[in-house]
Amino acid sequence: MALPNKPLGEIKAVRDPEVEEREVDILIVGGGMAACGAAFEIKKWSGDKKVLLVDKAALERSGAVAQGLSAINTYIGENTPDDYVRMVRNDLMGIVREDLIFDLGCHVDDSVFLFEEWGLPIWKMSDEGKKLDGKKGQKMGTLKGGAQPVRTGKWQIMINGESYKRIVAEAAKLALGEDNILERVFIVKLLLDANEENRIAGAVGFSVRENKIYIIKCNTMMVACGGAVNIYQPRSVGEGKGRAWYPIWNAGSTYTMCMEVGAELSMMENRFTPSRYKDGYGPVGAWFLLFKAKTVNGLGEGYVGSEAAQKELQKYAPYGTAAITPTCLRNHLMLFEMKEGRGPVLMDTPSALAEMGGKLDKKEFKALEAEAWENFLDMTCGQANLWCGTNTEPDKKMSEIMPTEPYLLGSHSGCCGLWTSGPDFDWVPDAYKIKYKDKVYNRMTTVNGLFTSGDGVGCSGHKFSSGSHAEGRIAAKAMARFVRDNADFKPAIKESAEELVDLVYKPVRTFLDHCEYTTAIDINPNYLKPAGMTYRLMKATHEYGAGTATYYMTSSKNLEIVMEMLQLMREDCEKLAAGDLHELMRCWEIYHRIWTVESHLRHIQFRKETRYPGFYYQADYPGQDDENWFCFVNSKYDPKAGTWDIFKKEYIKIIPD
Ligand code: SFD
Ligand code: AMP
Repeated sequence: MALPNKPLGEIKAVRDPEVEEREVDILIVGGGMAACGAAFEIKKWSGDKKVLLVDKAALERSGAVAQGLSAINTYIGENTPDDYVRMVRNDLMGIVREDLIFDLGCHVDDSVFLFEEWGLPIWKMSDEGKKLDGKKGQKMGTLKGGAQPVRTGKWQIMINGESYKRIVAEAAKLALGEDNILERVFIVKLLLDANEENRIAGAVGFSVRENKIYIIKCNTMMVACGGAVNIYQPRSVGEGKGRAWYPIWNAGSTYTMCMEVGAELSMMENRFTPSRYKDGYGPVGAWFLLFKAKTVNGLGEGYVGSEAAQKELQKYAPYGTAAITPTCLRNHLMLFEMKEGRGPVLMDTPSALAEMGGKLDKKEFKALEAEAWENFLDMTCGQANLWCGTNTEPDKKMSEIMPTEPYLLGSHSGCCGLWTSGPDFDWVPDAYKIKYKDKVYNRMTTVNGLFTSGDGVGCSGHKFSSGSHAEGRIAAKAMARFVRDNADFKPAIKESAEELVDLVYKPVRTFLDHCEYTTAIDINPNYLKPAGMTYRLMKATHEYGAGTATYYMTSSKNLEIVMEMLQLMREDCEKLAAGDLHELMRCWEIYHRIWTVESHLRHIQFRKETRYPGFYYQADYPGQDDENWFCFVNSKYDPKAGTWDIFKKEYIKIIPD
């Protein structure tokens, strides 16, 4: 149940919060696409088992789809799951978990059918080959019934998606029941079982609307808190502060909370550095695919087809020479132009609209022009605002495209995350199966009973919104089986309630102990505020960790320096202070971000090659080294010893070229 929106001003934090203890069979942490998929599916399979979903925000507008979306980027339709694997493999430079991707490809369309059934308008092709959106599209019937979607690329379909998240959340709420949902509760830490090694037993979090801590015991849990944003200095500063492409409230909670209890991470070196409309962060997919726009350099040249660009791509064959250039290499070409002094890179929107407009009547052209705006109004409305504010009419003026600051995620065009089990089929290699008491549980991490999905699952990008939802459903089914198989488990938490309160409310107490020492509340020799720590983290990653400051370049020495800085930041986190509940959340968010960044940079340090040019460059190890590095890189934090282990894991090809 959501508590009412807060009264005027922030809610002051008190020294001793109320404590509520709960025990459920299944705990879902997060309320985004994956969690909503799990919430929708779980009751069907778990019967009378107790389920609880906890989201730090309000389900209707939480996570990456909060503002809506204009396209569903994964719809298999007339394609095959094998082909889907080939596409993802190529885009991610060869090293992916083909079992996970194939499995997802078999189920994702079912989620898209459900979205449509729940009321999401999906564009359709008319019998005459015209594109129909909204109600007109709905008249053509449903995708499930055989109607044809409007394809932009091979995998993407267009939607009227401003209310996408609300629609998906409504179905999740109806299926789970409002009483089984806690909104505006931030989960801080996962808790291991006191009696059994490597077994999940619960989680602790706090309300951001009342001074209350929740200690929740469970038999099994899914953590799907999205990716990590605001870990690098964003391009948008000053007036534009707060703008980012991926959702700013994804703070790396998935990776940090799971790694802290010892779950194995995989491919954390991979990041997504998307090319976006400069300053407004408008996505480019619809412009490239639907409007068939081209990018040009500052001299007005179509650089992508140039001899120099083609030569550059050949260095990265077979990926660079594939029919669709991988996302990182598209960035690489853009950076190449900029570094050579031929920037900025511009999206030639006027030519694209003129070209398309030539084939349309007046009314159809108006609709096309409206879609150019709606594309942004439906998912990144700040970009449409920026166009207005800068007098940009896309049919008259080109817009700059820029590679943004890096993001960590596992569901879009990146693949970092947790190492999870694949499905229990005979074609899935044993090395890809994670067992508990001799049974394989799909999407379970290496911690028994702990599952993840969406941005949480590593090595299988290009799931997007639909795939994340479908993966949440896949994980839910496995979790339902897990609780049935382990019905006699009684979770026992090592820490007392008092110890957990001391931990979670430590920043509040630090604040209350010292706030009267100075007149300026944010300046105090005894504590530091999370905002300051955020700047510190961003400056460090920006300069040393292959941020935009260095055109995404780092080196062994730079990594050594930033590692030391992160160590100091972790020490200083002991002195974080929070005067109100919002600030308490910021404290824990920055804590989650620092750990996530550390794992990212540890992985980059370990992989002695540059696997993803355009996303990052390791100056001491330029180029790819297939002989030594055509493998996954996994890492594991040992919660007892407080040490890290980082190692190679074999890549196994399942789907032939
Ligand atoms: O245009 C805690 N995405 C796109 N997907 C598409 O299908 N089509 C598009 O058009 C896509 N594009 C796009 C996309 C995202 C964004 C932001 C933009 C444009 C501007 C990607 C998808 O949205 C993405 O793949 C999925 O949403 C990922 O799902 P999931 O479930 O892994 O993450 P989430 O939805 O962000 O949800 C996270 C949830 O966790 C909560 N949370 N709860 C409790 N405690 C904590 N500590 C928590 N930390 C986080 C959040 O509140 C949220 O509910 S385009 O660019 O290509
Ligand atoms: P984006 O808007 O960049 O997030 O991309 C949305 C979808 O379009 C994703 O599936 C991308 O992989 C795809 N995409 C974006 N740009 C291109 C491009 N130039 N060529 C092929 N696919 C693209």
